Amino acid sequence: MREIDLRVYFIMGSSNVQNGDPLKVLEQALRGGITCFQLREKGPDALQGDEKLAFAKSCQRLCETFGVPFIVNDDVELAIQIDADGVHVGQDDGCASEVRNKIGKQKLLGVSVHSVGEATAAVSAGADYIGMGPVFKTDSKADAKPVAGTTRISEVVSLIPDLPIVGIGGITADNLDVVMKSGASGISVISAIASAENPEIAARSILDSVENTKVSS
Ligand code: TZP
Ligand code: MG
Repeated sequence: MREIDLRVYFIMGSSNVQNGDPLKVLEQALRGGITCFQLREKGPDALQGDEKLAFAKSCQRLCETFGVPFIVNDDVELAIQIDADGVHVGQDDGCASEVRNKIGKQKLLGVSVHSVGEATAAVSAGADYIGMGPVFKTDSKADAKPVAGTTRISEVVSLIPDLPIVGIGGITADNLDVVMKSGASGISVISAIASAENPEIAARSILDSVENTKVSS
């Protein structure tokens, strides 16, 4: 497994930013200290074709400037084309081991899972980390599964202690402590940064909360 700093994993697509420029939001989030970024270009207003390619390259350039890994959600071909740092796939996005074969050993592979069984399968397929949620209620994913809390995260941590896990779904600076205390390596957010009045301050306060939780645990 490759090393990856999942402490503050920001996920964004262009339609997650209602007011303003998504690239500005990403730049501010990077200034605030996000440790990983995933481009998740989804939904009816998602960019397509050349526009998506250009947006992805701009996000990638920004991430490179700040030395932060740039991960592409779902679109394996795009990730290979622009030489992204990794790919993240869900359970409905095809076979994770086929994705691993396509991207080779150097790129990061993340897989969304909802059970111990799916976590074990993700590891066998070559996942470097898994995402688990939704921990809390989320408005950012139309087809989100029921709220899962942190019980399953703890289960996976005790069964596969070396597997990096990131919690996702409705997480903010104010509620992330329970996620970190369940044994997650970090937390993943869309709206807590993308919808923040000041994404830089939001990212910094999430990073501070993660660090404080670790120190006091
Ligand atoms: N997968 C499970 S919940 C979710 C995804 C992509 C959305 C998380 O967004 P938010 O705004 O941080 O709740
Ligand atoms: Mg998916």
